[in-house]
Amino acid sequence: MGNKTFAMIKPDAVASGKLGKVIDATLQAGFEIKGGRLTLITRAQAESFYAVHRERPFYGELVDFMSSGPTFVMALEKDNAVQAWRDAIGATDPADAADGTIRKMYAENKGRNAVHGSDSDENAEKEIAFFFSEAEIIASNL
Ligand code: 3AN
Repeated sequence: MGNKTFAMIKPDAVASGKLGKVIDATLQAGFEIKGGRLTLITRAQAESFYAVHRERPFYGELVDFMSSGPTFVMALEKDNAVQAWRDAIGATDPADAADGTIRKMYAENKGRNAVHGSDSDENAEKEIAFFFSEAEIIASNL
């Protein structure tokens, strides 16, 4: 199991002033932020990032939403990071998310759900590389 995952604080959470609260919850949950940047994701980037969902009915809405305003992208480190971050954020739909999870506390609905987390070590590596160069990631021993 890898020790890194890729996370995003999505446009809904940034626009509603929850960026600081979500970063605080991330640190409180024991993650180290090894890379981070506020970025306005382009439509082309959103289409490519979510290409696996291309055939799903919500794809257009998802691409529109993810390019609608600034997103804070992060490379996070913790033991078993992928699962640990998915546990910290909770279910995709905040209505199903457990108490105390980031989506339960800060997400609006299944589409505008405040945060993203990679679903496998393989995707974590790809997603970190999608947004960060190697030089932008702080080494694990620092
Ligand atoms: P997760 O982000 O929990 O891994 P996925 O991979 O099923 O969830 O979905 C990717 C993203 O697509 C979600 N984060 C959410 O923003 C969006 N999404 C998923 N299902 C829906 C839906 N029914 N309606 C609108 N957006 C959705």
